[in-house]
Amino acid sequence: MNRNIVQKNVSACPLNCWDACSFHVTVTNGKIIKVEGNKEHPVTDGKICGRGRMLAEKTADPNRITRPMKKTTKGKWESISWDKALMEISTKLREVKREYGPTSVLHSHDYSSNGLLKSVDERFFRAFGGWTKVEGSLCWGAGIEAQIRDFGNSAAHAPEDVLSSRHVVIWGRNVSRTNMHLFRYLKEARKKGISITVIDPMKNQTAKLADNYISIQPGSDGLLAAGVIKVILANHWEDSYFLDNHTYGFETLKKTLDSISLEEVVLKTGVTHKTLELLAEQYSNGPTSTFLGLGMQRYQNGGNTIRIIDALGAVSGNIGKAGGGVNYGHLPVGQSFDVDVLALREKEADIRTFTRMNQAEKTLEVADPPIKFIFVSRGNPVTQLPNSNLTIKAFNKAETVVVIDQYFTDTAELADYVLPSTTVFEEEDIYYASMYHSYVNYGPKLVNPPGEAKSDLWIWTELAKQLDFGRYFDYTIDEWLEMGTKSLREKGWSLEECKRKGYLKLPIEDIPWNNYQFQTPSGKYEFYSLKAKGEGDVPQIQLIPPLEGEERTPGIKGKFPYRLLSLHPLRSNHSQHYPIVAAGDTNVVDVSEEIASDLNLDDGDYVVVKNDRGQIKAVVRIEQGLQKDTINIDEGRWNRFGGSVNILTPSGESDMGKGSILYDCLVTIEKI
Ligand SMILES: Nc1nc2c(c(=O)[nH]1)N[C@H]1C(S)=C(S)[C@@H](COP(=O)(O)OP(=O)(O)OC[C@H]3O[C@@H](n4cnc5c(=O)[nH]c(N)nc54)[C@H](O)[C@@H]3O)O[C@H]1N2
Ligand SMILES: Nc1nc2c(c(=O)[nH]1)N[C@H]1C(S)=C(S)[C@@H](COP(=O)(O)OP(=O)(O)OC[C@H]3O[C@@H](n4cnc5c(=O)[nH]c(N)nc54)[C@H](O)[C@@H]3O)O[C@H]1N2
Ligand code: SF4
Ligand SMILES: [Mo]
Repeated sequence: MNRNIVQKNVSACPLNCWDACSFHVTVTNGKIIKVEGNKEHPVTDGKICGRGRMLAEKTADPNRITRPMKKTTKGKWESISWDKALMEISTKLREVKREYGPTSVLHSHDYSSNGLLKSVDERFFRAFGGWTKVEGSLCWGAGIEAQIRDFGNSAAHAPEDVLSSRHVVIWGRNVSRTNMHLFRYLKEARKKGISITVIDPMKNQTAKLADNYISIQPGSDGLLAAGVIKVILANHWEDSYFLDNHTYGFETLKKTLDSISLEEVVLKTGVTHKTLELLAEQYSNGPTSTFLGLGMQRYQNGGNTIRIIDALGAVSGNIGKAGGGVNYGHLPVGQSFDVDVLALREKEADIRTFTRMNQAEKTLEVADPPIKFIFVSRGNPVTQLPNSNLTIKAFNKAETVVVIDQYFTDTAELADYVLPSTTVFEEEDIYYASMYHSYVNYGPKLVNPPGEAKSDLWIWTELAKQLDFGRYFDYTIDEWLEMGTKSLREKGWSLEECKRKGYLKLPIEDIPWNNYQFQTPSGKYEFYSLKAKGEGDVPQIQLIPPLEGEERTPGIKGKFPYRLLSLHPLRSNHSQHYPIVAAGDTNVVDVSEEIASDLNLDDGDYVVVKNDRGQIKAVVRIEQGLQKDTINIDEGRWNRFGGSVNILTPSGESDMGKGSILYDCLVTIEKI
């Protein structure tokens, strides 16, 4: 008789997301049957989103790559053995290193998996002797640097602390879509009578829950925050004690504020005078917590935008207090682990750096040495990097491209070798996100991978052996995890307990800066950044308009009148879930009611959205409450599903922190 063997196990969501959920996974006869939220995990609280649940389908998907693949000279794919793939790839690596030096190899990666052991990819290239490395961030770089300048680090309040607020301001975070557990806390907050304000150019689901929705011109949030501070100061509502005792350079902020009038703020943000006053009152009658999103810092002025909103939190006395805080990233989580050791950072290597945004330009440009070999792991650059057409050109230029992935993505299509990788349920690791809460989750190996798929760790280890530096990879999983958690274990944090329970909190403050010991050079909250000064950058907060706009690029609006946002999709984590959601084969463009009326567009009409970088076809969806000259196309679509919106986005760099400027993008629309 055939008996079903049913097991319930803890596991973890590996996806790059605020929430870092803990899972309960049902395994029957060696197959993943169901993924649910772990009810015991204090933040997950038994609830997960569709992206997490779909990891069961992704794991079982027959369209996954299950064997190493090689492109033949005729451009066809054939499967090859691991032995052959590893031998050929290591031979090529050895050759290009001998002839051009190690920096002729580019490692293009992002952070699509939150596994701690994923960072051994850097160990591989250190041991190899060097490489061309990508730095900076498509995601949050400008805002992170802003918070480091202001506070000395980017740290968030514990999730439940929002219930101690009097007012909550959600500033450019698409909470209901991207951060579902904060949404849960907001619903609870609302029941307690805590007021919720949403500031966003799009009237999203979170705006619908809010008491106040403030629609704003994209890229103008710095001005809005400046206006609110001006109103606070004019009314003498500032926290003078905090300003006198715990801050540095307040006079320089006042000077910046003097450069702009409230009338200009109203004109350029589209926010009324009355609303400025409402916000000034909320911030001064706190505690008021602010939750910043990442969308609004993907503009050339993004770092300064975050700096001035931080300044609003500081002037109004909402720093270091329960129910207050300007929440953005939560870096103390990642900083708790010994990633430097896993990545072998003490080993000297020959390193050249490109930024993530300009890696395609640089690949096409550099000669000494040229990029000969591109290795891609935990990233899908052809879809996710700005200016896709340039990225495709760059990948076509390299002699050899190797991609490690679970799927034949648009990037994999351009490769010479594609190596099949495992999913979270087929490998063991611990998972964390430095974005929202302080819990780490454990994910054991629950099922065997299909075919010959292998973990990234296995692939780097085997390649290292081929290249005669296998000694750097000669550890068991337990030893790797111990290596990566050594400092934590010395502080009494227990890896065993984390494995047993499936999750464990890290020893991190629930209310950052409650002792007013800031990690800045002055030890105070800095309106005038000594770090920036030391690096030869502008120390004062500046009010800068977006790059693609009349003020900085005169004449551009005549040619490209509409601002294009490209938000994170609801049902997919970036490009990862498109192959298993019914995505269709065309992009959808959300269009404001004003644009629809100007261009005589109806729901379902087809349009071409274009600028000097490229064009894409999309079907119109009229979006009520979207700012008047603004449109949105969700990011992450593969070619076969209509093509990436990044065909249109610019590859420039933000004012600080080597961040992206993906939303600093103007386009035009033509009906077809
Ligand atoms: N469903 C889903 N969830 C995700 C992800 C995903 O791909 N899908 N990705 C995860 C990752 S990696 C990240 S980085 C986070 C990002 O999380 P979020 O920051 O919440 O998401 P974004 O899509 O970047 O955009 C956030 C919001 O910024 C608004 N916005 C755009 N421009 C401006 C502006 O100028 N001013 C203001 N005030 N608002 C503006 C947009 O309208 C949007 O509501 O989400 C994570 N969660
Ligand atoms: N236009 C526009 N572009 C954007 C954004 C935007 O808002 N607008 N957001 C940006 C942001 S915030 C981010 S974080 C980036 C994300 O950019 P990416 O991280 O590149 O995007 P993903 O689609 O999440 O994942 C990339 C690939 O990693 C693979 N993968 C998943 N897990 C593993 C693993 O364990 N090992 C290996 N080897 N591969 C794995 C997936 O199958 C997928 O093909 O995109 C950025 N791009
Ligand atoms: S994608 Fe985010 S919200 Fe969804 S299950 Fe994973 S961590 Fe949780
Ligand atoms: Mo991100």
